[in-house]
Amino acid sequence: MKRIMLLMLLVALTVLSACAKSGKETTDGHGGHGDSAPASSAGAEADKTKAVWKLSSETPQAKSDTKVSIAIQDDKGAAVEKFDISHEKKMHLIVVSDDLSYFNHIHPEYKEKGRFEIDTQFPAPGGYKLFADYVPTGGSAVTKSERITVGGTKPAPAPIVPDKDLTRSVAGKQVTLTIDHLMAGMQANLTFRIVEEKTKQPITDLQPYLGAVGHVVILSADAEQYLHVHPTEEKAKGPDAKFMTTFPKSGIYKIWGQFQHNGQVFTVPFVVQVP
Ligand SMILES: [Cu+2]
Repeated sequence: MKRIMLLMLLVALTVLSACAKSGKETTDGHGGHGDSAPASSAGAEADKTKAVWKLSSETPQAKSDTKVSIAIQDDKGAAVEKFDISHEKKMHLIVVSDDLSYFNHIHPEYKEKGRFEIDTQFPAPGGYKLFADYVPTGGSAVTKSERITVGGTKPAPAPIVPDKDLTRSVAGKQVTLTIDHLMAGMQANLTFRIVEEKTKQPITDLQPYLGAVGHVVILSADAEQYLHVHPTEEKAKGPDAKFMTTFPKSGIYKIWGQFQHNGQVFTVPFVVQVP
């Protein structure tokens, strides 16, 4: 028995070291926000846009309407006015609290002269990070971020602790996340299996959310790495929803999966430690 365990350990170590080696070779050098977009974006113009962020109040207050305005400009300060529709929208805005306990995915409306706007509320005082995703026509996908502070006494941060068990119940569903290859710099396939919480009956009639089986956002614990995640079977209906990404470096990451069933969108968070 001991000998078998030892043998298994040896095999595991060999596989691990092989992965670490090929990991180095396949690291594609995408830095910054950790964009792991495939080669399809190659050949498109390098991003020259900038986002000018403005809030309706210098110090927004918790639980009160705040208008977020995001003006997209080129490198000469002129308005960028043409955007491709990506996942059914011209812009996706992700809002997270510093401790990643709060997550919101909203869609600012295009106004004019490169300006997007949305009214939103922040749930509590403290720091937040906002990520705007857009595709300027003729360019590739861009993510711009901004840190803001909501006034007042901020609550104690919730610790970001890796989940021991990647099964979680939300909105009457039970969602299990499996990741085939959790390692920095490697392609990782994420599978969310969605069943009814009570009956464990697999759900096979997921509705498209933003034009695909689901939408997944991944952030490093410090919110410095914003990962782009791509569904591998956009038209899937469940119980499995599959996605692909690359974790740029080791550390703790929070993953939010968003799916739609019976007209209701639900968000399921997981925290993983990437070796
Ligand atoms: Cu969106």
